Amino acid sequence: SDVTIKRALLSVSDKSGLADLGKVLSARGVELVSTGGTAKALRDAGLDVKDISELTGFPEMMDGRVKTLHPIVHGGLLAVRDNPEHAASMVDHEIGAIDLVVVNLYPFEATVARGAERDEVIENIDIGGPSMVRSAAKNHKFVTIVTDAADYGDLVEELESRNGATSYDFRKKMAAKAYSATARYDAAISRYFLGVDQGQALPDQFSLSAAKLSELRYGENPHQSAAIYLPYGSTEQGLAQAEQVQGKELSYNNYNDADAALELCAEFKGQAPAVIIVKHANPCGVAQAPTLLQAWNDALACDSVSAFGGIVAVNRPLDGPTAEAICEIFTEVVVAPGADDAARAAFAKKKNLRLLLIDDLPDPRRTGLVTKPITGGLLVQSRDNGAIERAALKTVTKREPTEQELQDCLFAWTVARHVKSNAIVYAKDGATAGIGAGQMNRRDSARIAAIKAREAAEKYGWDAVRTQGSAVASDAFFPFADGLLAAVEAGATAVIQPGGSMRDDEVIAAADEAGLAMVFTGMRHFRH
Ligand code: 93A
Repeated sequence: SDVTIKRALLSVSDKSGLADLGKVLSARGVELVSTGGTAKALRDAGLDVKDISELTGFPEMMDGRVKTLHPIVHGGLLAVRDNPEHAASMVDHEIGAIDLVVVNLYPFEATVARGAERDEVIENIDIGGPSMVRSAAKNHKFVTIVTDAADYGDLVEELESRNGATSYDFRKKMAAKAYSATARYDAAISRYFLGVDQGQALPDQFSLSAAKLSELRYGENPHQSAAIYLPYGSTEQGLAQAEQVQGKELSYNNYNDADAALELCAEFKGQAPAVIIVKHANPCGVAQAPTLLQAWNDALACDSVSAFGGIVAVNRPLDGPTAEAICEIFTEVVVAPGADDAARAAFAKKKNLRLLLIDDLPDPRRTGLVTKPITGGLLVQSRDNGAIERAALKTVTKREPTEQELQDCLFAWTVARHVKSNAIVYAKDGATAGIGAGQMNRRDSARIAAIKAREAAEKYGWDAVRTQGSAVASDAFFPFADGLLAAVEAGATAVIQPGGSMRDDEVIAAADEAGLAMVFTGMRHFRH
């Protein structure tokens, strides 16, 4: 409910807008109480102000370190006004209620930024200010807290529209702002002590939101420093908590690639055996088969050149024969929800191979936020956890996909969402036949994927290239027919894509002409 402002405590380092605010308050009959410099500025503007020392009965002392840190001040801020015991304490100790606090803090960051000496920086750690801010904000049911000169206008508007009072909503909103201001302030002090602002290599920059698990040897490149952190309060299970059974220390790129492999692998949670091989954060072979060994062989066949030095994830505990097969090529990391004794024994012969065991695959549909730093800021978005049901697919061509084509479409679609855009994925019989990733146009991705499929056929001596009779998935719509025609050329007979292009008609006509079946998902999966 509304609380009328009768007494205000003003203590500000940034004195801009102060005199005008003081005048408005004074004109409304609000009693003004202030600390030294603030009181002087208000008096200079011709206003009547009470010194804080008069209120507390104590002088401002110790170079101002102790000005407002007094029960008269904090009692006046924290008392629960409708609590009879609190009210009695106020009477007993002659504590008067303070209804409004206008405080902004010693300019700590600006002092650091101008390269001040340590002693001066320390003196600019405000203690009394944040204390009042926090007391007032805690008691926002009764007290209004304003910590930013930019909010004086809103305060004045509030007082004018409510006859000298503030609403609960306003006080709560300002209290929220106040706590984020003191949190940022403390974070800046912490960073200063940790030496972050001195540009040292990887200090606990994130120590306020996450605990450092370990320093990594280096980042994406040897001249970059890196570490892995665990966000406080995170209950999410995943790669960060994986048990490393053997092998060299994980590198930054190992984590990054293993995470990409694990995320895609999670799509096959609880399904038939699946194997994912990742290189440079893109899958280069994915397959599902009745046995894990067969899935491994099928995944490897997609692009065995890229699979060299790859990162492998599997959706079920590893068995001996699969582990033996994986060990036949150079593999950097294997992630699995368990491994039997035979598998462990096979890997043990490859000292460097990192074997990571996780309790369970993560839920691919979980919610959450993903962040990406940009120059001077941070992009934040919700996870791409969207999924389409089979029933939601819309056939747009004259021909309906066969059951086999539909299954291949869905498999290709699942993989494509984990491939960097522009992504084109050919799949046949539960295995990727060609993957085109990260190109700046979709047609090139389609062509690259087809080239890989042809090379696989040559290498393995297959009669037919596996894109013949395959399904092709595109992570976003085909803007022109050319990308689709590249898929036709590669022998694809079914297409899955979001649809929604201005030229859908053109693309559908090209598909019809080639006798293809095409389904629209209505959902796009860019990934950059
Ligand atoms: O040195 S302090 O931490 N000790 C205090 O008791 C105290 N009370 C208010 N700094 C304190 N302040 C800060 O003084 C306020 O946060 C504000 O930034 C500044 C205003 O001082 P003045 O009115 O003398 O210019």
